[in-house]
Order: sequence, then structure tokens, then C-alpha cells
Amino acid sequence: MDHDALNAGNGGETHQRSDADHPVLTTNQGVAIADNQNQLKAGLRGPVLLEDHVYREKINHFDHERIPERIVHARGTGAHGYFELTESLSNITTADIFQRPGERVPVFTRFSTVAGGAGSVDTPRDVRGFAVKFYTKQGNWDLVGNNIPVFFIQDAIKFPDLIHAAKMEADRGYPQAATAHDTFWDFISLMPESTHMIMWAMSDRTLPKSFATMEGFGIHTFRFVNKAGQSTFVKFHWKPKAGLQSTIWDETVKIAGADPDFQRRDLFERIGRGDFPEWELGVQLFDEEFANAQPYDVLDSTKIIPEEVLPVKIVGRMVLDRYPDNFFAETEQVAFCPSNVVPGIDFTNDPLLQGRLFSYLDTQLSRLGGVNFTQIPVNQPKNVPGDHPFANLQRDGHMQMQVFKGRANYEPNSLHLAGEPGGPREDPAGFKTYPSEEEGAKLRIRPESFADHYSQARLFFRSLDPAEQAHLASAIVFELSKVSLEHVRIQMMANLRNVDETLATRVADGLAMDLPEASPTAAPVIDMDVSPALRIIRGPLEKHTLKGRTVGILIADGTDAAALKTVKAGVEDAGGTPMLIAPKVGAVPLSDGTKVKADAQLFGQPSVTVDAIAVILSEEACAKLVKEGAAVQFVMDAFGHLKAIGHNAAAQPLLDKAGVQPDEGVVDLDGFVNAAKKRYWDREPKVRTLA
Ligand code: HDE
Repeated sequence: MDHDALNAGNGGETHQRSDADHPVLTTNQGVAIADNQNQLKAGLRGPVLLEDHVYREKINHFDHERIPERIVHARGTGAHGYFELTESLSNITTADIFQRPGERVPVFTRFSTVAGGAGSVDTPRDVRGFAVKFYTKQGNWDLVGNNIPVFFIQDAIKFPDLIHAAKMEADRGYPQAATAHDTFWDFISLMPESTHMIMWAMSDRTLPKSFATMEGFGIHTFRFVNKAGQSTFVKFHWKPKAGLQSTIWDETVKIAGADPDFQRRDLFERIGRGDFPEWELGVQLFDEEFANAQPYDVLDSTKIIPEEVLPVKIVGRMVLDRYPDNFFAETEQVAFCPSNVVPGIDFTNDPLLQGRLFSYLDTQLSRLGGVNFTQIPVNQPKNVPGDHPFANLQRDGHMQMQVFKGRANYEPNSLHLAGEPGGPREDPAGFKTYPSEEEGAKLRIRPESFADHYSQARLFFRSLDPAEQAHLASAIVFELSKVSLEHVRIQMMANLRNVDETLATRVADGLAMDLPEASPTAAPVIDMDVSPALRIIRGPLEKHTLKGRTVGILIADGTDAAALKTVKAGVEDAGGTPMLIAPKVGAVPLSDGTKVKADAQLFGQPSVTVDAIAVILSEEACAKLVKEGAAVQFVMDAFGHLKAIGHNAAAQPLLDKAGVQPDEGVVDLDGFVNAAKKRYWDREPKVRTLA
């Protein structure tokens, strides 16, 4: 029988043969594969043979491609980049990366949501993880933070309860990636210590527009230790160079439908077009005396130190400039761990931090399948001088990648006396724990200094811009409306009365329920000075710019070519990305007879995916589009989401159909580029009722 002829007639047209550009396809044993299209069969139309080792190896590997997703922070995306020191901290810490301004170290940073599974959407209302692995010359330092500077709980023993309550409910398996449900609010209502974080979670902070437009925080108080062995307390902050930018709830919900990958796509595209996301690293440095003078405990992770009380000193910058080559190998397998510190950086007794020090390594053992996950390339130290990224006497285990030579797998040894390699030894310059003095009875107890659960929740709410306060109050109304247990709503309102009476009243009005008595407090609630640094809207990090932002330009047959050219160039000159959106993408005939390709189709690219819109239509095209739901919605949403709308005169009927009212943000094409740099918060009361 002619086997080649048989092959050709049996899937033969899909055979792609190796050549100079394509290496030979092999099995994992390195054996060349002749046919990657057909299983081995007994006869032309016969059964498949168990003997087919090529098929079995391939399908067996495929069957095991998935690993357990992270128990929290399962959905995320990451990027490579560098950290550059701009100000030396050499008198405060021996950590090598804080010594020499101008010096860079590589980093890998992963952003994530917390509650949803790996396949959930990018934009639920949720805290974002902000985890950075610095590959320093002294080994890896991981700063595993969030985009919110406080946490829900004070003690790590409550973490499994918090996460169980927040994730999908145990019996029904929903909701996915949402806090608007009974069990979450039941837990929160019974845990007054979570009130401060709930204020942040219900604010626009949990609706970031992009990973590039959010802050990051190390949350806990850490320690720096200098050459003299002196310790300074430190809190870490990341400040986005692109400024702070969030979305509006209605917009967020629609983004989730339009593009479930909205934020990972944004990160990928920013890096791709060279608009590298960048943050400044800031530190708040303080001593015991400062700590003791504050009306809260600096070891309590439900508290911030307001920036107005203790300014954030900028010491470096991080730039993310390279997307991973492989999502699984790098982003999925990266293992961050708060206990990865280097000499000069140490922990404090924050009971949340202390609990985290155990959890990460523990969970990674099961997620990554064994003790050798530190040998996965993304997890290896990369910058340590010498031949090996790490050297010790730990041996064997699943997936051991190293082939150790010699007998020195114990220490001390004297093998060198016999001319054999003796293996690695201690170095006095290595990591030493700061010798803080500790003594006391063994107790399961919360200190008195952790008892105030409301003052900073009040501080946060009162520091916000009125527009943000309205978003926050409305978010609580929305979430509690989804809570079916009435006693939970009542308990929450009782707690909110301790935060701010006006907030509690607005929530009660929004729910059409009576306000209960305030719940008892464990400590008196104090009025702290408001902190403008906590604002996004009209706050110090809000930016009016087109840099890093996208402008949707709606065009159709007959669009004025000159007007389009001017708007497009104007957006580009201002650092923005113009996106041409049309009913058909392949070729849009313009007024001057030329044709242009659109970047996206109107029906698949609603205006929620862009920062501002320009509508440039011929009279004929406009007459058609006023009957097209997607076009009307495009404009209506841009207006409802407080975005700038630029338009030519012929497009007016579409604006009218969409209910657009004239205001400062609705402009002709000449004023558009400038107008597109911001949102129009004052429009909001006209387009929706907020609590
Ligand atoms: Fe985490 N957290 N966490 N967490 N966390 C994990 O580790 C944990 C907390 C944070 O992109 C897990 O590898 C406990 C605070 C980020 O890979 C796990 C407590 C902050 C990420 C874990 C906390 C964080 C994680 C799950 C309460 C901000 C994603 C997968 C004491 C400062 C890292 C994993 C990545 C991941 C435990 C609280 C940030 C289970 C016990 C506070 C950004 O180990």
C-alpha cells in the first residue's frame, strides 16, 4: 500500500511541512512527528489504537493544562518593566535598590480583581490587586499591594470568612465577581472594622478606568532598617503618572458587556503603542514617637495616615514597558509573597501582615504544584550577581529543574578538605530580622488601640467631592437593594449612622426605609481634618488630558474628509488615540471621494469604551443613523457618562434623538479637542437621580 498517497487523501491538505523557517515538530522525547493531523487507526476507517503514543502524549498534556486558579485575585494581567530610583534612602535603609539614584532594576507587576474567577470580567466593582516583584541585586522583594490603602479586617484569622462571604454564595454558585448580595453584606454589617474599607469599596476607587490610572498601596506599616541597625516605619504608595481616572457605575456595567477584557486589553495596547504605564513610588516615613501620637494604631490595616498629616515622599518610578511573551508561563505562574523581603526591609507586628506571611507560600504550594515553583523563570531572582540566582541545600521535590553535583547537600561540612565542593555558606551581610523587643502573655485579643472603626470611614466620606459622595451613597443603595435580608440592610444603616448622618439618611431614602438607631461603637468617633488627597474628582491627581485616552470618532458614508482629518490630527497632537467607528469597517467613502478604513464597527464598539466622542456625519448618513439603535445609544451613553461630545452641524438630529442637552461639554468640532480632556461632572444631576 502507498502510505504517502493514503496520507495525502486523509487530511493531507492541512499538512504543513518543516522548512528553513519552521523547526521540526517533535514529541516531548524529541522524536520528530510525521503526521499531526490523524490518530493511528487500524485500517482506513478503523478504530483508533491505544498504541498511538504521539496522540496520547499530546492529549495527556492538554488534559493537564489548567492549574488551580488563585483562591483570591484569580483574574489578572501583568507586565514587565523597571523600577528606577530617583532619591536615595541610604541613610534609612540598607536595601540595595534604595541606594543609588538613576539605577534601575527589572520588575514584574500583576494587576487583578479579588473576588471573581479567572474567567470573570475585568470591571466588576472590586478592589484591584497591585503586586510588584522587584528583581533586586539582593534577591526578590515583593510589594503585594492593592489600589486601596486599607483592608476590610484587622486580623488575618478573619480572611477566610471575608472571602467566603464575598465570593459566590455557597449553595447557588452566584453571583460571580459581585459584592451586591446577602452573604457579603451580612458579614460586613456584623464587622464594624470593615466600615472604612466599605467606604472605599463603594466609591469610584473600585471602578478604575485603567490599571494605569489607579494608585497602589502597600497598606501595612513596614520597617526600613539602616546600616546602624535603626528602624524607620514606612508605608508605600504608587502614584499614577496618567492621573487618577475612574468610570461611572452605569458605564462600568456596560463596559463589562462590551468588552470583558477591557482593562487587560488597555494594558496590552498602551504598552504596544509605547504609551508606557508609569507610577511614582512614594514613602511615608515615621518613627515610634509619631506613631504613638496618632489617634489610631499604625499597626491597624484599617487605617491610613492622611497625606496632609505625613506627606508622601517620592523616591522612584516604575515603568511597565514589555508585555509578557506568554500569559500562562509568566502572569499565571508568577508567585508574589509579602514575606519576600530583602535586607533593609522588614515586617511589623500588624496582625494582618503577620497572617499574610504564612498564607502566600502555603497557597502557592498547591497552586503551582510543589516546592520548586521558585525555579519557574518569572519567579527566579534575576539580578543577583554570580552564576546562580539562588544557592542553598534544599533538594529534590516535584519538578526539580536543577542537576546538583557532588555530595554537599548538608551544612556544616568539611568536604572542601577532601578537595570536593563544599556548597554555599552563610554571609553576615544577609537578611537579619530587626531585633524589636517583644514580651507579654500569650493572648487572643484585639488591642484597645484598634477599637475605633468609624472615624476614618467618616474622614474618607467627608473628604470626597460631592459628586463622589453621591456615587458612594448610590452604590450602597444599589448593593443593599440587592440584599434580600432586611435585617442586614437595617444593621448596615445603623452602622452608617456612625459614619455620617447625611450618608445614612441618603441611603435610607434611597431604600425607602426608616433609619434605625445608630449601632453602639467600641470607641468614640472623632472628626479628623478632611484629606483632599483622598478625592479622585477635582482632587490632586485628576488630570485634564487626552494623553493615554481614546476618542471615538463616529463616521459613515459621506463624512466630511477635511473635518475628519482635522479632528484626528488634533486628537493625536494632544497625545490621544483616535478610533474611527463606522457602521461598516472595510472602507468608508468620504466626501472627497477617498475611502478610509474604520478601526471598529459601531455595533461592537459602544461609546463606553472611549473617553470622548466626535460625531462627523453627512446629512444622508445622519438620517439613516437616527433610526439605528446602536448609533442613538452611542451618543446617549456618551452624554449620560458625562463625556465631551463634538459634532458637525449635520449630526445634530442624532444628538437630538439621543436627548443631548446643550452644555459646556457639547461642542462643535473646533472646540472639541480641548473639551475632550475632561468629564462634565456638573451634568450628572441632569441625567440621573443619585442618592
Ligand atoms: Fe492577599 N492573598 N491576602 N491581600 N493578595 C493572595 O496568594 C491573603 C491581602 C493580594 O497577583 C493569595 O498567590 C490573606 C491584603 C494580591 O498573584 C493568598 C490576607 C492585600 C494578591 C492571599 C490577604 C492583599 C493576593 C491568593 C489577609 C493588599 C494577588 C493567591 C491577611 C495589601 C497576587 C496567592 C498576584 C493573593 C492571602 C489580604 C493583596 C491566598 C491571608 C491586605 C495583590 O495567599
